[in-house]
Amino acid sequence: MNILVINGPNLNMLGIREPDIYGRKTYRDLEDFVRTAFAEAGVSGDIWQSNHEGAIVDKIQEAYGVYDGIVINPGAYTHTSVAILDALKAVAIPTVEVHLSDVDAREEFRRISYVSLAAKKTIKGKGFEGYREGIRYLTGKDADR
Ligand code: DHK
Repeated sequence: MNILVINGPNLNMLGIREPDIYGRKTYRDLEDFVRTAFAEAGVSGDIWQSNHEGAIVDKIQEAYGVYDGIVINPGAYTHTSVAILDALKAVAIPTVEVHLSDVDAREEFRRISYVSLAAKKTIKGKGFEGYREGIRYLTGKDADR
């Protein structure tokens, strides 16, 4: 099984941006965490980040036929991007949506997620752990699948 982890805008600023919300660990730490989670789950995978909506759409399209699952934290595009939703629907690769913070407990606009309409599962407010849970879910080993 081959899994692609996609991170959207400003996630490369982890460790610097709003540490009270996103924590003090860096994006490099997240990359290491996700690679460890791939190994634990016995899957291959890649982790990739972009600040650009169109680049994320391109990456999702390129995943077709290459990856069996996607874990995506679309950052702020979660709440705005029909284009990312449509790309996920187009490739129809099983997808888990992850948010580091509890988006429901923040500003009203963060409660809307277009990506949720294409995701099999949404994990929020669990920090890095959400990525591990998302990867495990895609392997089918997760009990609450
Ligand atoms: C990350 C962002 O960049 C925000 O725009 C989202 C999400 C929440 C997160 O919790 O990981 O609203």
